[in-house]
Amino acid sequence: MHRFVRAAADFLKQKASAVMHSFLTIYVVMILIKLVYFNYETGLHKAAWMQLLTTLGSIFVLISFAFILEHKNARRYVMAIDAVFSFIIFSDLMFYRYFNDLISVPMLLQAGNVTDVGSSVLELLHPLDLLFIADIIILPFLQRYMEKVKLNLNNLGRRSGTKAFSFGMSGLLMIYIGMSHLVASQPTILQTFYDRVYVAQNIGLLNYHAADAYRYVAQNLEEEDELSEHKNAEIMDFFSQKKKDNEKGLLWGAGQGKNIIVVQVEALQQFVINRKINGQEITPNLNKLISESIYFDNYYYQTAGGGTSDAEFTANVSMLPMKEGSAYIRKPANYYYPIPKRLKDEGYETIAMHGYKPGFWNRSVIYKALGYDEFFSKNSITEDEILGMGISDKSFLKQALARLEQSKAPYYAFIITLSSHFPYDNDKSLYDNRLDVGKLKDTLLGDYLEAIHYTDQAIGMFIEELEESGQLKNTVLAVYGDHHAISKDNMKELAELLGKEELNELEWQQLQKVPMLIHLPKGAEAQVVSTPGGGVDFMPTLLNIAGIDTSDMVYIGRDLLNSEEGFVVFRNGSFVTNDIAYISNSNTAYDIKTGEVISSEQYEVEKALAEKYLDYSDTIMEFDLIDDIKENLDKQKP
Ligand code: GP9
Ligand code: MN
Repeated sequence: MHRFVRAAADFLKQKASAVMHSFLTIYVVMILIKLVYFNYETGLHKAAWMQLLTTLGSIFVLISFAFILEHKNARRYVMAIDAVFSFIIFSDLMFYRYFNDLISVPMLLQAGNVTDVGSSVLELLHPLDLLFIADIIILPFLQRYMEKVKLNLNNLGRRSGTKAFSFGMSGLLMIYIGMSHLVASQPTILQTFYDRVYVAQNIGLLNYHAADAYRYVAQNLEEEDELSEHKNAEIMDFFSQKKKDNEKGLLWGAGQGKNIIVVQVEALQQFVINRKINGQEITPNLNKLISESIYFDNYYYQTAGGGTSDAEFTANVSMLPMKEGSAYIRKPANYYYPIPKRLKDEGYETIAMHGYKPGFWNRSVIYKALGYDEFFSKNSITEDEILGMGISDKSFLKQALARLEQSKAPYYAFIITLSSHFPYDNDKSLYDNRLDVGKLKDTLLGDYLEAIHYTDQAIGMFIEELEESGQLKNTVLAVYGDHHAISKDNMKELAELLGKEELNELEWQQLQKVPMLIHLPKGAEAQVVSTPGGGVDFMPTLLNIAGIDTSDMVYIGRDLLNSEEGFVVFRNGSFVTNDIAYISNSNTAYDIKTGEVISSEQYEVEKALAEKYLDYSDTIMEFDLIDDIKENLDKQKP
């Protein structure tokens, strides 16, 4: 027995020393050390085990080729891998220290980003970063020395296809496990890539880069249909015609030259407005603001797979969201002429404000294309109070105001809140003056009402400060909800809150509204506008108030203050007019007032028009047409 143990120990020792003596192992360990260093420097180490597994997996896959190469070439190959990886990790580190974001292909291709980081490298460097080149310099010397003293570091064994195969396969398996784990926790993340940092946290930096590059190449290789002359002309014509009803009308220029602040509120749905629970108003501050503003009470969100980013996109760009994923992520390289860029051309300072990771929804990339001078993000704030997903709305709005005080008028500030984000289970000890939701306590709907009540308070404080500092009377302040808060899973609770047994298809559809209000300088002109509208109508409506000429702007929406007829098209083909609501899922249309089903001949025209809107918006996005259409509109200017 004793002898057996000793033999086994000897065997293990021998194997271990073979491994230890292998330069291959040294390089693998070095790459891992660099990655771990990177992770700790950037705080990316959260899903540590999965990340280590997948990272090791990717190294195994690449290293496996070394086993089928000649010794000398194998060594060169492994050294090259180390050098390339070191360069990648080092660049990511510099980039992260600068942008608080990971490198992605579109980001690399965007002018300015690389040089910005490059010119600041010296300030970004820490002494420990020497680690990145230490092995590249020292190891070849060490190796030569070892060879001299007859210690063989090249212990790769004989060239072996089997070894290569088993290394490669086990590497792939490790990556597979990590990927499955990621997809199980966030099912759509690999298609939409909405949170790059989260992807890297789970599958490791190297796999993240591989996935990002793959996505980029795949998207660019996508078979592009040719855009026919005919279709192109049709679209040009559509927008030329559309311009003709763009007369300067009601409230034109009511906010001319004033600061514009837009607050896009996370998951603010309309049903909470002017509603009480247990005798208490859910959103007292918004209710008060609404009573002093132009209130659009028939306003729907038009978002799709891009969530918050679609809400920003529909409002500022006035195009419909994309069929799949988010335009922010899929089309950052298109030309846009949205609200911020238009206002920038008029001399406004433009600033986007959102206290979260700058790379989320690809904002760090697309904001430049949309014409924002600055992105006031998580990088710019002090995270002194965390509520749910990140900085609390109260702290964030306070910091945003402090930043805006440094801006010269006029400015355009686009602010996005965060605290009322799904699943609304925030730390309630941070709520002062908690809403009593009675028996809804600890349900999803109850949590939502409490969260939105908190956000309402934050907005109340924000308005109060604007008022006290005298800024409110020089500001056009718009507030709207980004998208739904309560999904069909919680329909029953919602029905109960609304005092109904259940909600039919039409009622549910009519609940997909968000409040939208525009508060004019000096609070003039309070009124309710009930023309049906949605996200894409924001741009023309706001710019009319701001007195900005939109005659060469390309937008799907309409100015709700100057349109008798509204037309709201949803991504799935549903639509709403002044009288009709068509629901594509069931292919049924209703008379909104009576709730009666109407026959298909009665809405043929509108249905075709809705399809046309979607088709035109998609074609514009696919073929990057905004510039061409704009040029065409410019030509027609008198
Ligand atoms: C995060 C926030 C959330 O930055 O905008 O986006 P959502 O999950 O609502 O689409
Ligand atoms: Mn959102």
